[in-house]
Amino acid sequence: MDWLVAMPKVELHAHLNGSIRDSTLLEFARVLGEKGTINFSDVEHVILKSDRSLREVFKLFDLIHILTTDHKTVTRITKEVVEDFAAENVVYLELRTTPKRNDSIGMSKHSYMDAVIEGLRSINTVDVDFAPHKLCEGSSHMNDMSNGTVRKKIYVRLLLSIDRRETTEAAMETVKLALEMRDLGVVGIDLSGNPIVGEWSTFFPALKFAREQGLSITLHCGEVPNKKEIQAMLDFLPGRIGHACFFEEEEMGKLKSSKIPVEICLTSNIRTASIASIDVHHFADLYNAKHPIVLCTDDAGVFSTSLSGEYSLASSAFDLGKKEMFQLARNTTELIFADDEVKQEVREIFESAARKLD
Ligand code: 6MZ
Repeated sequence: MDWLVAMPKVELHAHLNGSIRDSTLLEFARVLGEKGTINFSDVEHVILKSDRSLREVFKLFDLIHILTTDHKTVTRITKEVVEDFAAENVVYLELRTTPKRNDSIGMSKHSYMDAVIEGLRSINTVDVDFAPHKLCEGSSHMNDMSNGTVRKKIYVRLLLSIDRRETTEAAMETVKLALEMRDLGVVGIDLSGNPIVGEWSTFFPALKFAREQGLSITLHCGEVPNKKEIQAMLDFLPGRIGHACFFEEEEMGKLKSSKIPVEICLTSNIRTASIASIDVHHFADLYNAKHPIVLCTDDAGVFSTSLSGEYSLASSAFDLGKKEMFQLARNTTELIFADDEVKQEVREIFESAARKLD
């Protein structure tokens, strides 16, 4: 596992509120428990439970959002989540989050995102490159030597998520916010949320508009059986899709011929029972077909995993050695949504790591 931690990695499917440390969630719950807002012992049990159905996962997210939705907390979790990924040598992270509005505490989707940006700015343990170069304060070169030690650097770009519970208008508001925040590192839009809620036709106008305006799109696709929606999503030709669990032969064929890259979240799929067991996971089929894929955590906090853990699981379950795993990680560079300049810099990180590997 050590070499998988040490290896540079790219994370493209991580939900901010799903990636919070358990210790931080428990701390928030304790504070709200003391205030009498929640019953701490009930919540503690829910946070520490490890096996959850997909339905329970979404109930947990409702609880997490009660614990986290204020500006100071959003700033803190953003900082911690990025630090955690950097600590395991994620060199490029596309972090996604659903901008939230909460009138009772004066939170707008915009101020929620300002709190996220504040979190990125507040990180001082690693160098964070989060915005197009000319605007990014505090960014310095890779392997900056300070005090004789190599300082880590992580590129962070943001995806704004549309929650499937939202209306077309709310989805459009998120897209417009993403367009306004392009200079702050927002590169695209994600469609996520409880897959049994909402209709593709509700989100389609906002997603189409986003793409016309030059934003990249990734869709949660096939997390539950829904042939009609899967077909419509594939026809849309998004930049990437997440999961692709309930694809029948016809959809799998269409996916492969369209070459739409797939974000694979092994632990998430197994824990939520979207896939019965690792040995029947579609990773193997897509990997053998040389289809573009990227291993991701989905919700490192909720599923108690890490990106190194996902690589380790794939390596043991599919019998892939060091060279294959490195190549898998390296190939993901081509799937990132950031501009060519960043892509080139990430390629160079892998090139330099490859020289050390030989
Ligand atoms: C679909 C998911 C998800 O946006 O509040 N989310 N949507 N499938 C999944 N697989 C398990 N995991 C997380 O992060 C939490 C939100 O991300 C989406 C859900 O909408 C969840 O409420 P943010 O930062």
